[in-house]
Amino acid sequence: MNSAGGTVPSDLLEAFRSGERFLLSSHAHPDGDAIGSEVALARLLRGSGRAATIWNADPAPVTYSEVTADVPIHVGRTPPAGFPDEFDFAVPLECPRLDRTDLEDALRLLPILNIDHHLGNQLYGRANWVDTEAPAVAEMVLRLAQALDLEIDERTATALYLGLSTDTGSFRFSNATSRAFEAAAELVRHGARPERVAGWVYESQSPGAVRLLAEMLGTLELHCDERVASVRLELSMFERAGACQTDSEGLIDHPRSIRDVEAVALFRERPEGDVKVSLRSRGRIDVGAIASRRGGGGHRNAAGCLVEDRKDEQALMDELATAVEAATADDQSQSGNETAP
Ligand SMILES: [Mn+2]
Repeated sequence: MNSAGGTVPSDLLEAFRSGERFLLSSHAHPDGDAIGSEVALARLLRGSGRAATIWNADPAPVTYSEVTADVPIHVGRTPPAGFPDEFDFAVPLECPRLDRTDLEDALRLLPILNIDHHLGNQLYGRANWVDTEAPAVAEMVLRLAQALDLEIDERTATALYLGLSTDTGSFRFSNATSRAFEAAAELVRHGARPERVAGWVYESQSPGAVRLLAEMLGTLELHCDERVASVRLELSMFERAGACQTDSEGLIDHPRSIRDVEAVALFRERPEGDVKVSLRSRGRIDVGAIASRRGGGGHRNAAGCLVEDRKDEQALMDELATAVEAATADDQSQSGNETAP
């Protein structure tokens, strides 16, 4: 259940107070909020004399290597040493369903503390803290640290700032709320370094990632009066560009920057043989709802799901166009009775 104002539930606090050995995880293909939140929580727990190990199915983006250098991450399907006997709790961060970790069969062996901000979280934990008003899970980890009175040092604050900054699109998305700015100020007070985070996010691209951008932009299509954009990434493009799958992170922001574009779909072919769709939107267009109807998840303005084939891709594009048209019609019918602020 949602907690008013981001209050940490007492059963979760009790679990963190009583536990000594924590296994942290996050979703497959981890992003800045996943990595920043995991590394920060591990540092916070270790700083208070507890043991913390991070286990992810997929490697972290290399652009965040300064953050992950602090707390090495165990990557892959093989469990870390001592699993499961030497752990008290598993803590999936940022996962609306446990299978988003790609490690669900193993993690289920431990009591689970579920910390997330996604709509539609399935409350699969022994304790569940789901706050859909939180701008990032990193902001929730900050609240947890404060509730547990844990020491937040400069590197922990910077890891949390990474999560907050990336999940809000560097404070440009609609989740850049007063809570987001308050958390940012608090993190900077604790020594977070926004200029270093900006360097990782904007000035740490691999040559492959920039070449992959060129490949992707060649596929750009505009639909629905140039209000919906779609782009594709095929395995052959990754090969030509010399790029790895994680190099695709953030590329969707480029079609999103086109004037009048209100929704973007990025279709990414994966080595597993399926096609992942990332969706982005502006304002009231709810791509989270579209993704969750297809078994995916996310937020109103950023979401993802899988598609079956080209026919299914077309159906999804039609849904996007319908959503954009409905939002526009809504705006027009309201503009008559709106008064200036
Ligand atoms: Mn997040």
